[in-house]
Amino acid sequence: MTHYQPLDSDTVLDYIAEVRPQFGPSRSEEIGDGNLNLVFRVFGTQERSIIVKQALPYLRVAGEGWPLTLDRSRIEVEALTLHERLAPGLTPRIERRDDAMHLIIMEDLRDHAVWRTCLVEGRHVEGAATSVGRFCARTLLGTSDILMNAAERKSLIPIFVNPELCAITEDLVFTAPYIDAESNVLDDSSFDIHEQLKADPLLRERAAELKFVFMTRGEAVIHGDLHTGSVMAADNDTRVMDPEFAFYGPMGFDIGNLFANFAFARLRHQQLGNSAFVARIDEYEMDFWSAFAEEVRALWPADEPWRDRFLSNLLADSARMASMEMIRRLVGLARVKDLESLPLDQRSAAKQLALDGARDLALGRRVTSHEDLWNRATRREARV
Ligand code: SR1
Ligand code: MG
Repeated sequence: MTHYQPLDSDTVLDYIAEVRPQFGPSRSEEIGDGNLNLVFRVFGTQERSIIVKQALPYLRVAGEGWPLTLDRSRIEVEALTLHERLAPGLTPRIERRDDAMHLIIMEDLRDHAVWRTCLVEGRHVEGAATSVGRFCARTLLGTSDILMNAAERKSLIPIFVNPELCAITEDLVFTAPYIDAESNVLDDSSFDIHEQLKADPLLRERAAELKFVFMTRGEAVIHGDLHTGSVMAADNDTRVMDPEFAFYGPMGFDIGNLFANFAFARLRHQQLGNSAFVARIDEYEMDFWSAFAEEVRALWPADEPWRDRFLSNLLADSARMASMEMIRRLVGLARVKDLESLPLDQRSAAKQLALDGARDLALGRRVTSHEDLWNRATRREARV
């Protein structure tokens, strides 16, 4: 197929038969549960399977009324390739790219689960938090002027110009939660939260300021949507996927997203009274940041005298960005199962705690440590 056409579970078999006849495609299922794309699992001979991920010319969750660039598939391939180079073994393997069809054929991580699903179900996965911490250090430092040759870094900037997907984030994360935006999705657990947001000029001012940071501070090729649903996890085998939002942006956006999504998992299990899993999530947060900081220290060039300052500034940025991710998931179009699958009373209570934590991170004093960030994000008692 030389011209773009969206596939379905029949035509994807024809497509694979054409481009990989030896695979023997026999059956397929559409398994996409994300907001943007089509995702097919295609089965071949000998129990083999592959994933075909194809961009649609619109935002899947919103429908054809919200057009969206097909170029996101190219960005995703470019980012996955770069990530594999910088953090080998921590991304899904690409088997083929097809720029005309705006699709990627990838290995099927059938033995893995979406990490968010594991967190929601209270299922421990060994090594995930540590691996994601290392992934962040290697990809963020590795595409920044701290480690990457200046000419190469500059040559990457045009490859990762991603205006339409950035505009989604600029709108959904930094703008819509604070106004009566059409994209907001409100229910009994969030009407009051939204009223509080609209009545909070300081928070709105901070969001506008952070939006400017997001739009202008091109520190590294960031993943751009690094929540726990962008991680496939199996014990001791973690893969970071879906980097279609990648662009040269502020590192704290990726790190903050992870802190925020760990906080959602914790708030969920705190509401459910699962203290053992709450303690696990505290470990994840600690493992994530420790692995990140340790890897940064190991990679940091000996002739750059500001390593500790870098980490402390990044943590402060991450806290502010975490607050934006926490808030948008309470009232926005894209919400999180960690909270949404709670019964109404617990959902409302968790959302109020999330808002209080986020407000503290957004407007309170600069964080002094990752523990300080975590304590304030989750409203838990200070640890000794
Ligand atoms: C409507 S698109 C909404 C969200 O889905 C993606 O996963 C990003 O998080 C984006 O903000
Ligand atoms: Mg995604």
